[in-house]
Amino acid sequence: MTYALDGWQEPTLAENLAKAGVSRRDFLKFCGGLAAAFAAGGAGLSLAARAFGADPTAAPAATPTAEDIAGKLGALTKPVVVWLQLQECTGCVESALRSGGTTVEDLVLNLLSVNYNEAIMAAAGDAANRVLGNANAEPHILVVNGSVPLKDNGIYCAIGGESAETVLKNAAKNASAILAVGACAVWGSVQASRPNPTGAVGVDQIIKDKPVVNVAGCPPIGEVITATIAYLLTHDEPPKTDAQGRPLFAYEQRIHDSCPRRPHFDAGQFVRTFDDDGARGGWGLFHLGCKGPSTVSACPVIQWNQHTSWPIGAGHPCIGCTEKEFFDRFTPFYRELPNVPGFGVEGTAEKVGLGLVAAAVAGVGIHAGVTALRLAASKTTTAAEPLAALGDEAPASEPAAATESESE
Ligand code: FSX
Repeated sequence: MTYALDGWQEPTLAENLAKAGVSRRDFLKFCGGLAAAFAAGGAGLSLAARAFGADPTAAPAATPTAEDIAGKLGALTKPVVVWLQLQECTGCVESALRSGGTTVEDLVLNLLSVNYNEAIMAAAGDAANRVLGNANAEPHILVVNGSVPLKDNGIYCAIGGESAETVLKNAAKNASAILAVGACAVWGSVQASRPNPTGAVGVDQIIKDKPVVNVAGCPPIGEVITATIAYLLTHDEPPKTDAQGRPLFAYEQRIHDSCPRRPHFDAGQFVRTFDDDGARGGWGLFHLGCKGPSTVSACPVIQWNQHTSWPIGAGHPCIGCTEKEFFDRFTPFYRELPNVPGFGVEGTAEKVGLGLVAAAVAGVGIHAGVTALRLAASKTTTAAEPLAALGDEAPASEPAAATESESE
């Protein structure tokens, strides 16, 4: 269903959604999905997904309910968002913009007052700087894409003559909530990989006096970005996070544990080259370097581009982009775990993966929830989808015997 959206015309979000043709039932469906996601925890991914496709009030018995979230979201009066783009590739905002299109999430994003975002705003030059100054002066949500270069007085990324560090600090002063969106903003990503020529760091290395929610991924899933913003708009405190600052409602479950190729993994059936029979049969990608056993993300459930597909679904191994320092730790990407730098050679996929995940959540209370999965129930994941032509890359190491089924 598409909606006619013509900007913020009415006082509240609920009134604007109604004017745009969004029914109360559709809005409740969206909110029910959020409630299920926030309440169900990583193990509730599929539960939350089913909630979107079935009963819109089917959130688990926990607070807040779909009605609670609808009430809070609906009563919003044009929340102001400052969205900075620092040292990055623009993939994150592209991902966010593509999270909807025909969905209520899209409307909610559009109805936020994103006063400042370099990629999509019309203003430029002095006018843009004035907009940023005005938005910074009032309470706002701060979303940051991109890393902050600290070397050489930050000359590698400057906006309006100010270093990215100064721009970030100014924008954080009146921020009621801060989201670091994307691997670059979370820890520096590719720019921070050795030898890190610009001295790139993540947002939480600069902002120490306020909590920073790390929405990891390169880029993150658009629906996860939307859901995290929705969480902040409907709760009085940030979501529970793991030790890397990632909200547990979206980053609690390993890709490996909800991967549609998992039965093949457990049966010892593996793709050995990108064009073999196993590849056509949707078998496990472990020997091609898949980092799914050591990566937490909702990718298998939410997927990408409105649930069209996702890397593993398209036949490509996960590169682990939601994990800290993945570029240094997980390359060469086509070499299997644990035979990549930084891992002991004795570990199996399970031991390595579980060890990493355990380290990430150590000392952190487990919180419920997953993410906005509105579309997840509308399409069955197809492990054996036609595989993209991926060239002739072979795994960097000789495939080992298929003994991983011993795990678990
Ligand atoms: Fe980084 Fe985002 Fe990767 Fe790109 O803003 S997380 S390079 S997708 O665009 O920051």
